[in-house]
Amino acid sequence: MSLLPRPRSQRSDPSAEPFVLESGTRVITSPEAATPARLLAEALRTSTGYAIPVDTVAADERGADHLATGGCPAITLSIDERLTPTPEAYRLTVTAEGVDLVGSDAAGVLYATQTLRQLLPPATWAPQASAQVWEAAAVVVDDAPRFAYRGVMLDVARHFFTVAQVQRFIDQLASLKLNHLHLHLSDDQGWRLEIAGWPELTGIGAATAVGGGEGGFYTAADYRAIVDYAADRAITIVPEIDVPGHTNAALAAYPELNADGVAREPYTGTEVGFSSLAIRSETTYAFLEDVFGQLAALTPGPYLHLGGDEALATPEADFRWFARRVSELVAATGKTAVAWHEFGASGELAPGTVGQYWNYVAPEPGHSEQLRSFVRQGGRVIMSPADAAYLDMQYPDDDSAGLTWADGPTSVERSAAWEPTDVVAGVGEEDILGVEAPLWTETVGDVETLEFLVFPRIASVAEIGWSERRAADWPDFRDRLAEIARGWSASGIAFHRSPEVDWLS
Ligand code: TNX
Repeated sequence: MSLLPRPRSQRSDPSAEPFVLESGTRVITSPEAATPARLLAEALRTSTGYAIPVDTVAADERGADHLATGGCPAITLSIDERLTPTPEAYRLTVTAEGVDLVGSDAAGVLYATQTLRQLLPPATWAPQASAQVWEAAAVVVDDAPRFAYRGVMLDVARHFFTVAQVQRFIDQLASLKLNHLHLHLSDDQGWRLEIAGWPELTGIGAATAVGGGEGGFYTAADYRAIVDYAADRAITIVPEIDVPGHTNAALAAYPELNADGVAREPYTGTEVGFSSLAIRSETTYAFLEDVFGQLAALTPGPYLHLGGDEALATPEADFRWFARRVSELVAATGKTAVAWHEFGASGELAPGTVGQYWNYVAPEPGHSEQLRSFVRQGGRVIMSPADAAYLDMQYPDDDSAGLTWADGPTSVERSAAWEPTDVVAGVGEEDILGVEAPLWTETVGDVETLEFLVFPRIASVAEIGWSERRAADWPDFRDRLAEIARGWSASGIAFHRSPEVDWLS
């Protein structure tokens, strides 16, 4: 019985009879768990071809007879707020008489459904029905996450991905109990979100992509569709508008955002560090107030990411001044600002600003200090060490996609072998909000390449973010990875068949 991420506890009696899902199996849910119940039923209908009706029944009206409606074992879902230890906790009980999923909240119930699907045959992940014995071994799983923030970043600026493509990605994240999707919405090569009153951001700024592709952007309604789809799957969208560097697309759209008042040429290359907003111009702040104000209004989640990385074209003193001003501007929207760790160069950030670390597992000089600066200023941090967590690094055995700058190539084993509290001295468990694996897309122009770079290494960040700290056990992780990848095959994910793992299908 292979689960990934590894749960806190998993107890089974090998002599117990398994649960078998049959054509008459029903889903019975309390009203609060209706969304995960609907998603589970939809997935099971698709893969089994059975009707899988959903009955919504308040918990106190539910008699024991529901467990075996018409002699057929049922799947029941409910919320019990007393379930400990944290938000997002669940208990999954599988017996021959039925399956019971209890969450401390709707997210916990959703994670219980993901665990159940890992216990069923891999074909449970398929986009079409097949004939199988839909059996799950009897077990009790008690589970809860280690970190509150378990994320992946998708760079839709270097190459654009459509709403449907992002939604497919969200389903994949949810299957691994990841709960944040950071969308990198602007960079030198493209601006990807419509902002009222600034039509050329998308008119000019969205028309480019790396290598000269056609670009694209999300309307406010598109963005909402992503946010809502994610919310049903317990995923919070963290939108990023990267400033003051990585801004050529905006600087090409509006000449007044440039220090010299001259619009830049659109850019489709892959250099970094050459662009900067005009730091000492009030026009810049009128623009940023509009952008972050609209972004806050569109975003139900608590975070707005303002980038801040690699601002090599911004003088240092200006950069520090800008960091204070823009972090305050974002905080004034009511959201918590998140910034790449360079913003820690300022000691006057809006209190509580979250820092995201991208330097190495063994930090180069200066970077640790910048990260600790966030903690000193009352903020927490997200760990994304580039040499382990970056999903856009090449694999050792394949150079068809990805970069190598972060001590790459990066093996699956290395992606799984790091420990968040061991990276930056003085930044411990309590300071760490969680972990995130970014996918930058300079070399990623289609979904096939995306899935090739993301899978299997996304499983590493899921395990590090969810599972309790334990001495690294690569053989155990590798074997569970091979098991769950059978579900990836069934669902049609083009994962990289790294020679580090003995794949089973
Ligand atoms: C660095 S590390 C970047 C991105 C690039 C990426 C490529 C960081 C915060 N920024 O601009 O796309 O490397 O791996």
